Amino acid sequence: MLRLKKIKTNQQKLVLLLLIVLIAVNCFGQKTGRSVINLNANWSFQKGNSSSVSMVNIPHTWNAFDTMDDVPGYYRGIGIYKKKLVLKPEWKAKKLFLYFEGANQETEVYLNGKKIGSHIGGYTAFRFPLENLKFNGTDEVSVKVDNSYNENIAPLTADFTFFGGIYRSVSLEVKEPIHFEDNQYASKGIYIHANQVTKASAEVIVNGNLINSFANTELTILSTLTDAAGKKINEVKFSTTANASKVVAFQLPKIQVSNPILWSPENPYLYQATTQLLDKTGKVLDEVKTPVGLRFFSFDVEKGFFLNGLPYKLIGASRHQDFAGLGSAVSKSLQVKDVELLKDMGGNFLRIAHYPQDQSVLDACDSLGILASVEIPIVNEITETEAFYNNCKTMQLEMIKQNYNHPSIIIWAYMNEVLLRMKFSNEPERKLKYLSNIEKLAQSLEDLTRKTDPTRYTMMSNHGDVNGYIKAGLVKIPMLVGWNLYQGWYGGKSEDFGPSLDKIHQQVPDKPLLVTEFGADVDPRIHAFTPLKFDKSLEYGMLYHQIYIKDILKRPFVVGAAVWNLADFGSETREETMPHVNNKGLMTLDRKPKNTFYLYKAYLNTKPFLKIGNGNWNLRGGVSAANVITQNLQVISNTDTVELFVNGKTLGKKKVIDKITNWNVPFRNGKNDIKAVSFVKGNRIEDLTSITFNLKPEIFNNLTVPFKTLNVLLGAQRQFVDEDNQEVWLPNQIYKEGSWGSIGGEAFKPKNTSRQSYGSDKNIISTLNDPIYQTQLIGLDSYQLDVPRGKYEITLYFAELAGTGASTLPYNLDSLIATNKEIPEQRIFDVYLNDKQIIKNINLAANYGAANAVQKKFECVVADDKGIRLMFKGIKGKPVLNALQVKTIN
Ligand code: GCB
Repeated sequence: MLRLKKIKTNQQKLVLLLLIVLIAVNCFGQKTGRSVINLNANWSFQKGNSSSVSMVNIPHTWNAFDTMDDVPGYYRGIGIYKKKLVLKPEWKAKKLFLYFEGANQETEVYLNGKKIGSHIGGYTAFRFPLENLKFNGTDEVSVKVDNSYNENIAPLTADFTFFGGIYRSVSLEVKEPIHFEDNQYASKGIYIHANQVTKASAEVIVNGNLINSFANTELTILSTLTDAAGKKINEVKFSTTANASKVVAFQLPKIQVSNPILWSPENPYLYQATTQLLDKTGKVLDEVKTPVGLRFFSFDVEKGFFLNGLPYKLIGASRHQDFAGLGSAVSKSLQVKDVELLKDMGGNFLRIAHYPQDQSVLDACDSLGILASVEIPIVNEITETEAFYNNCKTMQLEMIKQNYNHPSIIIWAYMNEVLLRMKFSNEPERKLKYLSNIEKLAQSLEDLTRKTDPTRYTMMSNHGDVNGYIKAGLVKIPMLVGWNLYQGWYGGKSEDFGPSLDKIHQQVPDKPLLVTEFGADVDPRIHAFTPLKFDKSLEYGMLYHQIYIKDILKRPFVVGAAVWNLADFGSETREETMPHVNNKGLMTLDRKPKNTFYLYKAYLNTKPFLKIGNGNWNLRGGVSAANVITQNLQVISNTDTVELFVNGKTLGKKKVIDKITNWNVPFRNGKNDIKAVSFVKGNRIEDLTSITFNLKPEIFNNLTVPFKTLNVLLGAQRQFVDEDNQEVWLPNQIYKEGSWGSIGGEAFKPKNTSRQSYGSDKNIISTLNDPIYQTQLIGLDSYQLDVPRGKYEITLYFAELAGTGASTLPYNLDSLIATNKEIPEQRIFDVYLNDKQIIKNINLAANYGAANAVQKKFECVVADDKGIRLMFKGIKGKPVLNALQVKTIN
């Protein structure tokens, strides 16, 4: 103090300040012992043998775009990443590591041209020590990643895209020669779990490993538990003499907590354990901070799931990790957003499927109170080799050890629908052998999991072939059984779901039952007033989920349920209305909620909720002879009554039934303002939206709205909204005098498929608006539009659908589907417009190839009262028309 007073000059003050900063930095540096440097920026990247090198940032995948194009397949091969390391001289005395959070799927890492390690599997982390570094700015890391098919690495086949690349973060870890380490499974080296948790007390157990690459020395391990406010609760320590070059496993004395605040979805309270490695002098050599959630849980076959002694229905969704335009190379903040959206929906359960995901996802589950299950990617089938088995076991160990500390995890799982792609179906003996090999693998993974982590439950997810799984001996192995059920989608009707749950419960009375998947594809661009299975309409999806959620909620023995899927996801082999995307998400690929999301939100939220269910349907169309048209609009809410206002006028109040009110809304052409209002305990909540309506004339001689464009889908009962062009495509009608429509013909029906209600499920080449081409009228005689005199532009849309009936998805839950061997039909026909031949001898398959989008545009002047007449004349086979657009030309 006295001395300080003597410091007078500015220079002296500056020196003192610098000194304080230096001491602080030094203390801080020493405090944790380790530093982690993010290495994501600026890697050079080269794909395969290509000579072109580009600069990329990690997360990166080389498949973000080729998985979405019209060329079947995507690049599955090698990619090489390189980066020079910037190393500080003071790190010469430290231990350096490269830590990869995930690269798909086989990785070899080289330092200065020398291989330093390799890793198998695309969804778990790995770490390699960096030795013999030069520290002169030339040290270079090069990483060879390969996402080729490898029969020894799971997944072999699955309904999702296997994006290649270093798609999760990479970092450089700088540690003291003595540090916490689990030098096998890339964990943090510290394992923490809570034991004997009750409302009155709990114990926190800290286990771990350390490595001493120095000399024999005395060490202390100190673990301090603090509460969420940072207040110390308790600490424990353990001292040992560690020999040089030895890994030392340790277990600290239990940390006692009295009157713990328990972790739950409502209050995801996290304590923190700071575990330090100290040398003789008390210097911190290493430090690991771990969030700790104190909770206890159990499953009961009849009563369901209990957390902290209270019953909970586990309900939520499964999640894939990719995002629109990014493939799997998704930032941590977008991943966290998914968990936030699930929480916002009211979900308390996330099935992290079909593989372990980014740490940020589980961190978010911990902090938001989402219970989670995590699984390794054994999907559909196995390979009966030692190598496949060993890789699976390593993945299971990596998954458990890397994620062990997350309080949100309650389930480890390891197989999904392993009987779906049954190998050796025609060789009974061989098939039995295959089944017994699956059983062996399942049993060994089960044993490994229980031994490695006895604090959690185990699970396997099966498809609906319940007897098959029982017979194969698979149902008795895990502690919980998940069933992926799709009644009303891949087969049967949605109403079959409830009874099938009851049946499974009878067949498997001793295993708690989870519905680990259920869902229906919703392409948010498609709408239907007579929804049909597989029409991909939002309306069918709503009907499906309305039935499912009620059936799940009313059965206590259904311990949990996860919608397949939280969001749409990439599945390159899928074609259908949105090729390469599985549309079963409650949100789109870029996370826009669909109505189905709001349905769950209404069911699962206790906070008053009200949402006009236009979903993304802000542009509608319809046909009317008047200047208004009445169409259904749903309002989704968990309140008792809803009042709806349309363009300022009330439509009255309605009682909410099963979270929905249905309204016959009189839409006028153009903009319509809609408002829904509810009162909850005197408080008013409301939702507003505006819907643009494209009203189309039913009759032309007395136009009530101006006629500019008419877009018609033939052979369809659905609407398609093309938002980019602000066009609504309406289903066709049969011609009536004064109006418009087709004469003759019947809707295309795919052959060899029981699942597709109508339309083709093939990718239509050269368009993003596949639904315009996926339905068709076959054998039509003519198309008549009784339009007034004037000038018109007519566009005919064609695609040959025959021979394209059933897709050959490697993933298909409908066992009845036969592989399609149809040859594209060689139909030849002519088209006449008002008696003038406009198309001669068109052969869609021969001229353009099957499933190729063809547009033919014509102009015509209507100078009489006969309107527009299109005549179709078959030369060979039947003529077809997929869609039609008529525009007025001024
Ligand atoms: C399943 C699979 C899942 C698929 C889903 C579907 O049963 O487990 O990977 O994506 O069905 O949408 O077909």
